[in-house]
Amino acid sequence: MSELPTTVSDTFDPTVWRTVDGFEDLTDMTYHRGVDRSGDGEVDLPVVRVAFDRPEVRNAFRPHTVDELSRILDHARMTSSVGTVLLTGNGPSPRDGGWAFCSGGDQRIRGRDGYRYVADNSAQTADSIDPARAGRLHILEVQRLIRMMPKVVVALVSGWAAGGGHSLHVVADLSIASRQHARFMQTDANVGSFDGGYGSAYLARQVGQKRAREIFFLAREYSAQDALDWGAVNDVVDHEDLEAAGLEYARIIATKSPQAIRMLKYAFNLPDDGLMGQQVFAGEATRLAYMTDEAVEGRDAFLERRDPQWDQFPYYF
Ligand code: S0N
Repeated sequence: MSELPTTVSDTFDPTVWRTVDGFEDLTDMTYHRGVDRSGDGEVDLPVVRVAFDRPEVRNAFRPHTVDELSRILDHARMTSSVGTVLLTGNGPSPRDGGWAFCSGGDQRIRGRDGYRYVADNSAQTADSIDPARAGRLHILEVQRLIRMMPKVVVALVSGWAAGGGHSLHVVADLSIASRQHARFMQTDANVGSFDGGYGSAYLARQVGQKRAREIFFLAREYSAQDALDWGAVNDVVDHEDLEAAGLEYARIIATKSPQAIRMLKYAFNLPDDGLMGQQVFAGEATRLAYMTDEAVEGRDAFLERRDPQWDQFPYYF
């Protein structure tokens, strides 16, 4: 049995998680694999916990945070025994006790000249940051990774979801909000930023055009209950139950066919993702087709240098 991991958040239960090998160097994120320790041994569960770990700045992401998040999500995507990804924010802030899911891009390191403002930040300083990378909007690559990965991504909104953090909750497949601490505000227009993709257009699909425009144009704070009433989150639970609720979602998802979940996710995505959505959905269909006798006949005929015998396969089922 592995050692219990260090507690990374007040909502974190170390008895149900283990650290993931190869990710000991993380500074801005934490990454854990779900485990069942109730029996003699320790059994991996098909769920991972991915958390922003900068509570002192409301879990704002700097370029390095996004690099770590990409690396973790790609690992989760490639781990075939993982079906659910819980994305959350560690807390509370040691400075004032405030909770955050994610407050979006770190405004001290954004775009033109932004790297000047991080001189007091030991892990990523004005000297160490590459200005070209500071200007990258690679959080959008993370959004696409969440959107495209053949797993269910659940945002556990443990506190503030603001700006680009709001958009991450929007792009997640499902969201559960802390009754006491979740707060939502789309601050992009306050700071000269605009998520013109999933963060806005897909939000409008969820809550309707008028409400989505209100959320962006007025940048008003709204509560977990408002989010539930508007169809922007799936559940509101007491703060102390947030991670257990996420694990319960993961447990239920694990009782479903992985193939069905994958095809359904891509089917839900398709109308909003245009040809890219069609490509992803069709790619899965092609993969399934490769398992049929008909596709095997095409492959074998080529390899055996003969004409394929298509007449054994029906035009209509
Ligand atoms: C979240 C808010 C509402 C919380 O308010 P509260 O509870 O009063 O806390 P504060 O005292 O304001 O904050 C506590 C400390 O944390 C620092 N801090 C908070 N958020 C950030 C942040 N985003 N960047 C840097 N620091 C942050 C505060 O400064 C404070 O520290 P001290 O005490 O030292 O000052 C409130 O904090 C708030 O409104 N935060 C800013 C939210 C915001 O505007 N975020 C950016 C919005 N834009 C994006 O995220 C765009 C990024 C993005 O995803 C994107 C998408 C598409 C295309 C491009 C991009 C891109 O990367 O730019």
